[in-house]
Amino acid sequence: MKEIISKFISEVSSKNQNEPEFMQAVTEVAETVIPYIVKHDIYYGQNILLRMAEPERVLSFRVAWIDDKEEIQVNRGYRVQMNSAIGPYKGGLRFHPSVNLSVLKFLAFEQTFKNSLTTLPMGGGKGGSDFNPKGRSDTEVMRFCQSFMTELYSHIGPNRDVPAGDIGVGSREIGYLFGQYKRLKNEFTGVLTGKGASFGGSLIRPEATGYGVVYFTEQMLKFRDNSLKGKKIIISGSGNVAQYAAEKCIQLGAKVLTLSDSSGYIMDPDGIDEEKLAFVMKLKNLQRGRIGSYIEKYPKASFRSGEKPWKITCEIAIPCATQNELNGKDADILLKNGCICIGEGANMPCTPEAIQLFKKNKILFAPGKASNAGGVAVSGLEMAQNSLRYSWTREEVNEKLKAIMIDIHKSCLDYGKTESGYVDYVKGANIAGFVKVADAMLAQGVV
Ligand code: NDP
Ligand code: 2IT
Repeated sequence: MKEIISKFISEVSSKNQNEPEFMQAVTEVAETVIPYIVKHDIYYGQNILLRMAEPERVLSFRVAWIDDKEEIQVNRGYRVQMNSAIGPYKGGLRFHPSVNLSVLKFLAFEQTFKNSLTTLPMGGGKGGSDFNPKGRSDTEVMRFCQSFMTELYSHIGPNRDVPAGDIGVGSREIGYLFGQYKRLKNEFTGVLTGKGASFGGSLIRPEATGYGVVYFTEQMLKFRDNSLKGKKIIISGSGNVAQYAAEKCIQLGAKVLTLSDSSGYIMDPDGIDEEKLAFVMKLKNLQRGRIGSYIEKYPKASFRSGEKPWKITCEIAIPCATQNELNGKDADILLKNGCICIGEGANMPCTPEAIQLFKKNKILFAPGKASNAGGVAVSGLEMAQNSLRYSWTREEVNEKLKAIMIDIHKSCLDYGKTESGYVDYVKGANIAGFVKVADAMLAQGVV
C-alpha cells in the first residue's frame, strides 16, 4: 500500500513542483483515500484521484488599476476551476499578498471534497489575487474589484462558477464584484454568494462558517458524552470565521479566552462576552483596526505581539486564521495543557505533524473540510434561494445549516470509525467527500 501511495504522490508532485501547500493537501487525501480505492473494484484502476488532482481549468489574469495617488498598480488574479462533476464550480475568492497558485490549488482541491460533504450540488473552485486590501481606501478596493471582475466575468455564471468570500473578501468586496458583474452582463443573477441581504444574499451566510464549526464541534463532544458548556476555548483569527465561532461558543455557555490577527493575540482571563465581541466586530469590520486595540478598551486583557495563542491552557482550540498556523510544537503544548478537542475553522490550519500528534493521542480532531463546510453549505442555500427568487427566514436557514453539519458528522462516522471506537475524522471526511465526486465522474466518462 505504501508503495502505491508514494508512486501516486511522486507522479502528482513531478507535475506540480514548488507547490508545497497543494502537495500537502493532496498527500493527506491520498494517504486516506487510496487504501479505500484499492479495496473497491469500481474505483480501482480508473485513475480517479489522479484526475481529481488535476484542475479542470486554471485562469490567471492581469488586474491593473489606479490607486488614490493616481499611480498604476498591477496585481495577478486567478480562478482555479477544479472539479465540476457534481455541480458548478463553487468556492471563495481570497485577496491577500500571500496568494499564489499553490495556495489556490490546495484550497480548490479541499473545496471539492468539502462541497461534496455538504450534500448540495456544488463542484470545487477557488480564486483570488495577491492584492492586499489592508490600508486601501474603499474607492481603491472598489476600483480593484471592478478591474478584477472585468477579467473574470466571462468565465463565471450562476450555472458555471459561483465565487464567494474568503480571507480579505467580505461583504464590501462581494458587493463591488456583484455590481460590476451585473453591469457587464446586464443580468441580475446569483453569480456570487455572500451578497448583501438587500440584493439576494442569504440570511445567516455571514454567521454560517463560524456557527457551523461550533455545531460540528458540539457533535464531536456529544458523541463522547461531553458538551461545550463551561469549556475554556481558544480561537485564532478575528475575521469572519473567528467572530461567529466566538459568538456561538458564548451562546452555548463556553468561555472564549483568545482572538488574534497577523500582529499577535489577545487573552482575556474573564472571557470575551457578547459586549466585548461586539466591540471586536466594530473594530475589525467597520474601523478595519488591529486586535491589539482590545486591551485599550479592556485593560484586564493582555496582548502578545507576534505570537499565536496556542500556549494558553484550554479544553478546545478553534484555529480560524489561515493555513499551517498550528504546528507540531504548538500541538505538543496544547496536549500537555489538557486540550481534548480541535475544530478547524480555517482551511488546513494544522500542519501534518500537528494532526499526527492529535491522532496519536486520540483527541477529537475535526479537519476543516468537514468542520468549516457550513459557510459553503449556506452559500449553496443562497444559490437555491436565488433560483427560487425567494428567501428563507434566519430560523429556517439556521436549522438547515445545523442539519447539514449533523449530517457531515454522521458521514465522518460512517467512513472514519475504527474498530476501537476511535473516530478518524480525517479519513472519514476524505472518503465520504471522495465517493460522491468519484461516482459522478465515473458515470460521466473520461472527460
Ligand atoms: P477574514 O479575512 O475575515 O479574517 C482572516 C483572519 O485571519 C484575520 O484575523 C487575519 O488577520 C488572520 N490572518 C489571515 N492571514 C493570516 C496570516 N497569514 N497570518 C496570521 N493571521 C492571518 O477571513 P475569514 O475569517 O473568512 O477566513 C479565515 C479562514 O477560514 C481562512 O482559512 C479561510 O479559508 C477559512 N474559511 C472561510 C470561510 C468563509 O466563509 N469566510 C469558509 C470556510 C473556511 P489580519 O487581519 O491581520 O490579516
Ligand atoms: O473555504 C470556503 O469554504 C469558503 N471560503 C466559502 C466558499 C463559498 O463558496 O461560500
